[in-house]
Amino acid sequence: MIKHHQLDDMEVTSFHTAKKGNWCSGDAYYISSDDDYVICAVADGLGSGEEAMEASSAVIRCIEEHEDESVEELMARCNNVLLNTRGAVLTIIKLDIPSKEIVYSNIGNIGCIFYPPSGKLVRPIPSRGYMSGRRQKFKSQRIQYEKGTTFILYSDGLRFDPVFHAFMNGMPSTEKAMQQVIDSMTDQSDDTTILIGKVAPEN
Ligand SMILES: [Mn+2]
Repeated sequence: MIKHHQLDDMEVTSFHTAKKGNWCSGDAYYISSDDDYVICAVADGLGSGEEAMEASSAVIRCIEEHEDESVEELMARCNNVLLNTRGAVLTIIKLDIPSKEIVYSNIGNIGCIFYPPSGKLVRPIPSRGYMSGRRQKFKSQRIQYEKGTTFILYSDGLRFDPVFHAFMNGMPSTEKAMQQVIDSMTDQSDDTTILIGKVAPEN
């Protein structure tokens, strides 16, 4: 299912689908904003079906309840709520509007690429592993953004094709780019979540 999210400082189009034959998806995502931030997250529960959904939805609920906190704090909280679940992989990105920075933190296989309009793409380095409540440290990265910066955030149900770079650079809209990505997807055998965003499209 495709949805468009128009926020004050960003537009985001999401695509979310379950593995063929499953009634539920083990992926979950979150998009929200306030005066000085925009937050986006994608979680993929380990395994598939209901247990995977339980883990990823616990993470998203946790982010929803504490979205005003820092990305570092959110990662630690999400880890805690996953105790006694199958575990999940997670990426959170938060636009800090006053400082014009994107704060990125990740554990596990969720892809993320930023495309600044005036430069080369930025692919933050993902961390191996997953969250399941055991004590661990989460790294975060800060990336300067500018008006028109676009990004794609996706679970491992999407096999990234280099042709997507062309859709992401100079896109007319996030909806158009999403349509192009979906039209070129060949394999739909896993739960898939894709977020395509563009910063401050109205300014
Ligand atoms: Mn997956």
